[in-house]
Amino acid sequence: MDKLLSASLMCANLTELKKSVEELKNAGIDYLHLDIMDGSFVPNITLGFDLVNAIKEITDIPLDVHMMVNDPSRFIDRMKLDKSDILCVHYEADIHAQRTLAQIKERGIKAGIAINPQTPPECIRYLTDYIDMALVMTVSPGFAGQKLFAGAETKTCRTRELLNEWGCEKIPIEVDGNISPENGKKLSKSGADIFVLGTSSLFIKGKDMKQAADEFRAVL
Ligand code: S6P
Ligand code: MG
Repeated sequence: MDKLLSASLMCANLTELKKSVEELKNAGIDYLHLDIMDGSFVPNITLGFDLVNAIKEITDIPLDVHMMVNDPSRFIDRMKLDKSDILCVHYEADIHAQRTLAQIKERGIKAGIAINPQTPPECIRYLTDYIDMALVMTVSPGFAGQKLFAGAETKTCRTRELLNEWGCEKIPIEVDGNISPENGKKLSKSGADIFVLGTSSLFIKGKDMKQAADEFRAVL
């Protein structure tokens, strides 16, 4: 499977977002990762639906929307996404995750399921018919700038192993949280396909984003 890069926009300079999106396009970034938080499922509030829609209007880079909100089905229709985009909800935030994922797919959007560090990957078993991606959180969600959790490599390996065992070789694994070049290299070997790049690799003061993206790709 191709190795793809997803740039976490909450880590960009929010006063110059349009310029950053243009730079990310020039850097060949595959997805724009948008973190939506509700201050309840996670103890923070970041980007919102209006911003998702505004970004969608100014770029053709596919969006990778990561909803860290309770009962995400309430908000699916608030975003103008299409078949190139991924909308990802958390297993822990939705007791009816299957129905929510089916709803996302009915709307013609790619669906993703995200799991927190302590959530066993086996929980995805009966959702595989409804997902286009599995997001293995490599930090507890809520904030940028955290440290990779101790089980990240083992868990990524195990998730890949299980997906393959279930005949889902084509479902990519995304990893999110402290994806530095060093951690990206290890997680790539463990079976990760999509890498969310934030403060650990792409948004570094004084560093050109294209150079940072090229350096990251080189270690995969
Ligand atoms: C955090 C969020 C992430 C962060 C990303 C930041 O809960 O889901 O997408 O934006 O992890 O990257 P870094 O390199 O600062 O951890
Ligand atoms: Mg995220």
